[in-house]
Amino acid sequence: MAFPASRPSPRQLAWQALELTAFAHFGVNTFTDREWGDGTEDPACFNPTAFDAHQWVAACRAAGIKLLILTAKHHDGFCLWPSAHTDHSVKRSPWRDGQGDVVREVAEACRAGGLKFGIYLSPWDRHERTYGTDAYNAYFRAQLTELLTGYGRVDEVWFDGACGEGPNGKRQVYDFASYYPLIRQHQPEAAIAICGPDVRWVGNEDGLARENEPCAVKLNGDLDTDAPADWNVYFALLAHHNQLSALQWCPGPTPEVIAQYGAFDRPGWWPAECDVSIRPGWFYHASEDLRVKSLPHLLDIYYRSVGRSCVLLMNIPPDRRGLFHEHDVARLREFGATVARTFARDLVAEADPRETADGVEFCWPRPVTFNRLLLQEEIAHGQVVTGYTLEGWHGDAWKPIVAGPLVGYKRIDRFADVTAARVRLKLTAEAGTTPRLGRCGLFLAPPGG
Ligand code: FUL
Repeated sequence: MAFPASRPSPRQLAWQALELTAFAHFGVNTFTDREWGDGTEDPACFNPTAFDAHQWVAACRAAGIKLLILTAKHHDGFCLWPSAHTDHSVKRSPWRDGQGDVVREVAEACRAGGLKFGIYLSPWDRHERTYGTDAYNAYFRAQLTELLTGYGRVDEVWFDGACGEGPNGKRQVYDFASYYPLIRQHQPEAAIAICGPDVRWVGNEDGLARENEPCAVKLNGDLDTDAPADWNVYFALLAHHNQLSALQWCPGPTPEVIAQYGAFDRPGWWPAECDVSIRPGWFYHASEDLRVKSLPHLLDIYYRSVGRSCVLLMNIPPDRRGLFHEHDVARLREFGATVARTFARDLVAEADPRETADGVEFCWPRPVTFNRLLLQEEIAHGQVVTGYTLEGWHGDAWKPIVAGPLVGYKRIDRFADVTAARVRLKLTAEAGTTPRLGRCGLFLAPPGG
């Protein structure tokens, strides 16, 4: 279903166009071999031997990645920058004699290498003594402000929804409504994900969108504005989504949620981000060096995230040297090269196009062979396509090749090789709207690509 009244904000449009983004989970867990630190880690354990953020950036670029998000602070509370508000940071690490700043080096390497930069700041903090009290929200805002004002441009701020107990056994009520204005004030271009108004979580950590993942959804409250009304609504929705099996699209909130928060009847633009790690864990573990996801697996993730109108956020965990491991680097390069090769030659650009009443027809002087259809709507005008069909002319009749219900920002379909000299694409759209196709492309992926 699409809701023509909803439109992306310029910031959402810019975020969507990134398509491929990266996470780097790095911190004390890298050195303790854990996924979640408990906050008692000695900062002295953080001591990368050959840290080089430029190597991360080069590896990302080879994969076609456009933005890199660093875990400035994970749940253990250890800060990768010398925060003025705690000593639990790189200040007390032997790395660079306590003078180092990972956030600065990564931000600068991104700028130098042409990547955008984002920050992950975990609201859950298992070290900070004030966690679980009002003072913690002030502490969190102060840290957020340091990151938003000290490191140049930030294009994404990633808030994890995890909310566990702090060192004194208390849980924190996160005052998100007071965090967001700081981001809008200091970094107005930054998209707030995934506990935030610009970007929603896809609902699993496998990097996979649902078969038909909309950007345009129905909301309640002011989720797509800068002044969210009631964030409990968001969390209720998220909790509801998470109860569903990972790939089942939630058609709407349950009657219980509606009874509590009212009808979800307002069109909104809230695209999904698909996060996944290139390895089983989010942090580096030497035991996973041989468990880097295969090229076919990464390509499948690509088609099921970017190819379904989402942004892919792929984690590559730096190792104890402070480098992306050679296996990960090699895989990123293969991945980037395969995607680039697949989409290098658009056969539609070589065709003679003809507009028809309900779509467009393409003819070639000689038959061409293809196995990928790429469609894009001009989403600045909303998401209005409700169906598309690609057919090939077989001398005496049109035969269907592929069809689907949604396009949105980008839809890529994979199918077995088809050879034809004439194809047509038919579109249907919401009543009263005209579909605006930004792009229609046909490609031949190499075997295994
Ligand atoms: C989760 C965290 O608990 C994981 O450690 C990781 O940061 C992942 C991206 O989000 O909620």
